[in-house]
Amino acid sequence: MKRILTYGTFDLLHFGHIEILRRAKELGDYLVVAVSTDEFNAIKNKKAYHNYETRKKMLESVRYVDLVIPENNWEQKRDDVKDYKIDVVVMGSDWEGNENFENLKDLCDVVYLPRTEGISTTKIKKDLGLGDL
Ligand code: C2G
Repeated sequence: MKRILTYGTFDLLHFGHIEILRRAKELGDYLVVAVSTDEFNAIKNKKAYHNYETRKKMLESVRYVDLVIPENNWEQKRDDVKDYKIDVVVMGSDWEGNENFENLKDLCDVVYLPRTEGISTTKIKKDLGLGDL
């Protein structure tokens, strides 16, 4: 049973999110998604349209996702990998080389997958004239 872990805000769930979840699941058998809490989003300077509970429920309805846990801070990743017996941490390529993930390489594999071009939560908001909602 190969166990995969990924992190994100996953606001206004879109095709780019689905594509990273699909490809992450393809690397193993069980996918854990750590979704940023509203408090952690504030630390990341991100304001999500949907609150944590909604973003969690939406992710739980995605066929590739087996478990959704909260991402409360930057520091929890090593414990997450140990607690959930993770074999591979997967992130989109915008995170490539980031210390938060490079630091996990003594515990598990870390894989960066190409971002899905042409879609992002920011672009959706902009295109819909939602400004900084
Ligand atoms: N993503 C993607 N293609 C897109 C948009 C997003 O592959 N067009 C990926 C990102 O690279 C990330 C995941 O989808 O791996 C979630 O993206 P966000 O919700 O924007 O998450 P982020 O703010 O990058 O949070 O501790 C890590 C952070 O919580 C990651």
